Amino acid sequence: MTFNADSTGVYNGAYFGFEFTIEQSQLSLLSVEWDTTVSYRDGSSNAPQAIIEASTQIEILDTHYPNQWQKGIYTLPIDEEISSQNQRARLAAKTVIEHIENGGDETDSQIAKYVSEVNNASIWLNDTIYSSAHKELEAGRIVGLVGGDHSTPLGLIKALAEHHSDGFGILHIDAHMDLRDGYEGFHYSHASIMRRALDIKEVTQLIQVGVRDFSLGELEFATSEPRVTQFSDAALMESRFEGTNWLQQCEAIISKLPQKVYISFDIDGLDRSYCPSTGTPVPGGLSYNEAVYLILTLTRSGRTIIGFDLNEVCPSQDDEWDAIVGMRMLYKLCNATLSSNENEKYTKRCLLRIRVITQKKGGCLLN
Ligand SMILES: [Mn+2]
Repeated sequence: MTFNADSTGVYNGAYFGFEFTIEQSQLSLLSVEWDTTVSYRDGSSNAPQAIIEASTQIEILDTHYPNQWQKGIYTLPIDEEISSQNQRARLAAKTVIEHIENGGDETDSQIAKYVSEVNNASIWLNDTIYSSAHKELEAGRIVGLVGGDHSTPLGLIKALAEHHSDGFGILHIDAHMDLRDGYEGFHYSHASIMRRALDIKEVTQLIQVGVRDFSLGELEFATSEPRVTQFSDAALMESRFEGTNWLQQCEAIISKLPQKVYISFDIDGLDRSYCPSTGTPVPGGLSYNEAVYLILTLTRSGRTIIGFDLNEVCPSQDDEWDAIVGMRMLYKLCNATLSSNENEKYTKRCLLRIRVITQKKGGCLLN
């Protein structure tokens, strides 16, 4: 490969300017230009392109995971059909949202057809993402998804559930619980993604970090659902002010997760200074370094990241900051994921070696 990690970044249409072929890559990035169900401010459909453009700013060296990029990060071709379906469905969604904001109800007969148009478009998107993700997983690649709004990863989570029938946990970083059973009539809303994820039985744990804006119904659901554990922003801050440090908090969070972990990272889980244009901002939240350290604690624990999404990055016309932070977080997620899968291979190798030694000695310790 002729790629020079020390040279100036040149725009080539790929994340981080990498030139790996798909065959050379262990991880592929799936871009989803979709923000149909956004309630407040749209624009996250522009994130993949803006993050790719911001990629020329990065130094390839990641101090936490220095050599991981060499395993190959591939940019899957952006599916233009997603973008055009999104534009149509977004118009229908806006009609519904406007009707509700003017005192109407999503069940009113005159807007029912718009509600079902949005739901059908979401079903189409979920199927499309599922197919792409399934194909990648079958080929032995790990998938990272770049949204788009937070409704986008459901198809990927479904594909992972088929691939990992022994189950996995979700580490969910977000200002919101996203546990509504549909929102504004939309069954597959950004506000219901984790409720839909919990419809999947292979999702054995949902660990929510930084949540600070939620409804009573969501809180009641979370309390009654044994798979959900919350580390709310308020609880984290209170215990921090009373002397617990971030390492202790990260270890407590990670201890709730099983061996296999999917990360769903909503950028609004961070303090708004890192994502000033995001669709539904809330005061409070993690700093960039706290989020990075949480991911570092996860990989140091020996757990395996089986996939991830980064969503709700909302690029601004006048300021590259949202895209730059999103790009850096995406790169960290890529390298952490590649690194954690090395743990998995290493563990398997060690187990194999122990089994061989045990068999030579006539034992059957691990059979
Ligand atoms: Mn959110």
